[in-house]
Amino acid sequence: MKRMLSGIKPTGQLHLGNYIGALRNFVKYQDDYELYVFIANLHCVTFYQEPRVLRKNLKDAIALYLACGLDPEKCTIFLQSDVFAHAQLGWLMACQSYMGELSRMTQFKEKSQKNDEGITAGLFTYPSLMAADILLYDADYVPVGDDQKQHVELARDLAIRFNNRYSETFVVPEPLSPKVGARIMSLSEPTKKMSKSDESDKGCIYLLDDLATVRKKIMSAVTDNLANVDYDKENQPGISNLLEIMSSLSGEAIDSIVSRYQGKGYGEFKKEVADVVCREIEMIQKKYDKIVKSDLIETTLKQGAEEASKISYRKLKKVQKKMGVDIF
Ligand code: ATP
Ligand code: LTN
Repeated sequence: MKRMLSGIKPTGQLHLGNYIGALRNFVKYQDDYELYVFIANLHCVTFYQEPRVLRKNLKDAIALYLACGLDPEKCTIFLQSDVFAHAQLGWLMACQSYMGELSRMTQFKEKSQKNDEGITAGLFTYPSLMAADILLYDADYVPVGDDQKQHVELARDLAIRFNNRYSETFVVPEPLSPKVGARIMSLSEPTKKMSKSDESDKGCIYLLDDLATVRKKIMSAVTDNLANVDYDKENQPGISNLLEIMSSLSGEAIDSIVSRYQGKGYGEFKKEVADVVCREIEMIQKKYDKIVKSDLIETTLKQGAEEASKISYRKLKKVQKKMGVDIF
């Protein structure tokens, strides 16, 4: 069975973009792959996080993993910092990465431009740690949204570099992104991706938003004045985004939705999008409410950390031996 690994970095509440671009696909993959999913809490602290808020977001993210259908009996779910090999291989990978390649990372460039509090060294070496996350488990595939593809490419480069320098050690991973929904856009600025780091909350639907808020955000989504439901990302980015959201949640092809709405208004279309999104979110929230009251989060993380530690420790030892870091 091929191995797959992915992580989410919950510096805020998880949103519909995370769900459609990542989470929901993990659930589909757990039956066909040996799946490892983790919460990248070490990646969260490249910027200051209020400890109390971070703790709540991490816990919510695990609960949402479970609520969306990830099953700890079918896959390994863990918290990155519980598995010590990540930070350790992260350092060794930083020592394989060149300043030039890390400086070219789009996410680093964007986030360092936006932030005026000071850019940490952690933000710069973030992709080296991400490479370690992936390479520790010999993952064949890494399902991510479009924005993370460049980081997976770096993991590939580092694996190849290491294998050439020290002999065959790592599997070279491949990124995997969904055909529809790899980049859900903001509802208020449909040329930007839906993101928890959005300044305004209107463009981002959180999985834990109450349903009235979800509906309101969709009904006031920015569209255009062409008055025609069509999939045209360039001229109708708002409508195209709503079409992608609806198609990926309902399974109905975009063409089919477009033809159903010929000659009809945006209001009616948005109402159906809101119905589809609310139905999905309501289901998730019901499960979430039960999970947070149970001890499932704790038991899942304990079991996950044990399994992940075993595999990753073996790999770390192998790497250290090859590099000459280990003596015995
Ligand atoms: P944000 O911009 O909201 O901070 P992120 O990409 O930095 O998001 P994560 O929460 O770690 O942080 O993202 C988890 C996964 O969700 C990644 O695979 C990412 O590619 C995917 N993802 C994030 N935003 C979107 C989006 N708008 N559309 C599709 N996939 C997304
Ligand atoms: N960088 C990713 C989160 C992440 C990840 C990973 C994803 C950290 N390590 C390993 C896939 C594989 C993000 O910001 N979304």
